[in-house]
This record gives sequence, C-alpha cells and structure tokens, in this order.
Amino acid sequence: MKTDIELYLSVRKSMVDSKLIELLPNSAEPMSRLEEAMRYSILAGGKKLRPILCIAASEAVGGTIERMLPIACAIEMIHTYSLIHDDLPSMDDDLLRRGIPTNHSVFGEATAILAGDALLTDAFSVIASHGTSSGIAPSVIVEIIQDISMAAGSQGMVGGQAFDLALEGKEVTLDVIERMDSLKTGALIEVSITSGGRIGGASENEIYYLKRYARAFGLAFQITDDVLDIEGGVEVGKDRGADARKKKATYPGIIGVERAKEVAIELSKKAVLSLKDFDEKADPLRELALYLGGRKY
Ligand code: GRG
Repeated sequence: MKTDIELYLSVRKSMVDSKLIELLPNSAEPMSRLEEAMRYSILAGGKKLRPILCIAASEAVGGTIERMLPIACAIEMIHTYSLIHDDLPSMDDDLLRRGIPTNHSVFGEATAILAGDALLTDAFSVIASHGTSSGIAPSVIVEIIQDISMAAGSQGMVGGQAFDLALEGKEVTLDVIERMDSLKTGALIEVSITSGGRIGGASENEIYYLKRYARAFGLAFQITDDVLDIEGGVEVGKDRGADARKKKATYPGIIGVERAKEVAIELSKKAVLSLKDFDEKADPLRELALYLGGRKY
C-alpha cells in the first residue's frame, strides 16, 4: 500500500503529466519530428520532482494547484531540455534516460538539440501566456521569469554544467563540489520552490525560509543521486557507475558512500527544520525532504 507521501507524489505527477500533454505543441498530423522528440522525452516518465515541489511550495503558503500547474510544467520542460542536452555525445554521451533510449539515440543528434532548444524556449512562452490569462500580477510573472532564467542560465544550471565539465578528472574539495552542485542541480530546484511560494502568495519572510529549505533539499537530493549512481537502486533506466567512469567529482567520491548517506539525511532534517514556522499545509514539503533525501530508488 502507498504511504501518504507516495500517494501525494503519484496524484500530482498525474496532474503534471496531463497538463504537459495539453501544453506541448501538437500541431502537425503526422506529428512533426521535432514535436515527437519533445514529447518523447518529457512523457517518458521521470519523477516530475520539480513541478511537484513547485506545487507543494505553493500549497504550503495557501496557493491552489490550478494557478500553479502551467508554471510548474514549464519548469519541467526546462529540466527535460537539460537532460536531453546532458545525454548528447558531446556531453555525457548516455544511451539510456528515464528507462528508454536517450533522445538523440532515437531522433538523431540534430533533432535532439532542437527538441531541447524548443522545450527551453517554449517554457517561457507557457509562463508568459499563463501569466496573462490567469490574473497573476504582471510584476509577479516578470519576477518569476527573471528568477527562472537566472536559475537555468549561465549563473545557474548551464553555468553548473560547464563547471562540472571543467572539474572532470581533477582533484577537488567538498566546497567546490557543493558550489558546482548548487548551480547544476540546486538552482532549478530552488527556483521551483520559490516560484511556487511567490505564486501561492508567500511573504518575503516565507520566501527566505523556503530558500533555506530548498538549499538543504537540493544538496541532499544531489548527494543521494550520486550514492545511487554507485549503489544502484530499483529505479530503472540509468547508467550506473557512470560518475566513476567519467571521473566525475562527487560527494561520495570524496567522503565515502556511508558518510555521504549520513550527510544527505542530516540535510533532509535541516530542510524540515527550515519550515518550523509553517503550518500543516507545509507537511508535503516536510515529508518530501525526508522521503527523497534518503530515497532508495
Ligand atoms: C546540459 C544545460 C545542461 C544542463 C545539464 C540537470 C543537468 C544539467 C544534467 C543532468 C545530469 C545529472 C544527473 C544531473 C544531476 C541532477 C539530477 C539528479 C538530474 C536528474 O533529475 P531527476 O532525478 O530526474 O529528478 P527525472 O528523470 O526523475 O526527472
């Protein structure tokens, strides 16, 4: 039987998947190869963690799912673009993602690059058009566009990916890994949570604590991902041991797997503590931190 948090995750994941089907372009019959490639990766599965965090943060401050959903989906579009590009031969050169062959293995490199480009660009169109049709204050939408573009671009995820590539094969300290992870993985997770808070009507004080939650959560999530890369788990579709083969700088690579697991659990608890002044509407965020920080899949 599913626990409360597993039920919470599966209900919201279905809502995100249905909304994504609606939002993705589907203009030509037969579907254009580009649109097919976009749908292929985004509907391939995945936990839909970022949109769920977005929704959970919004709910934590009293927001509704309906108001949040398109923006949550836009963030998933950006995340999926990053995975498609990360798997390319010139980056990680991976064959499997989300349990199925990577986008470029099916559609070819050129279409995979374009599918990623289109998902990234269309995401901002989704945010802007939802902003104008939903009655959200234009100033909030502009702030969210600014935050998301910063988190995705050279000062966030793309910068973190470049940082990661530059570190390959080098001796690095934990501090450097933490900085790289906070950009590559943490920035998009953090902006998912703060966007949820802003759309839900959070005060600046609440945003401050949501950010503290997000930073601890993001690092716990990345450390667990690195541990799973070494130990494997029940989640299918990932190329286990890839970090070591590619000589990637990782947390468990420096402090060892057992200590890394302890740090991930400590960080999950720290994330929960950041929400001590929030009421029970923040329970899904609390449970998510404990569940995913120490995830076994
Ligand atoms: C290529 C611009 C560009 C950026 C790449 C996100 C990223 C940056 C690379 C993906 C490779 C990787 C393992 C990054 C660490 C972050 C991470 C754990 C990504 C996978 O996220 P999940 O587990 O994936 O949420 P699903 O498939 O569940 O959505």
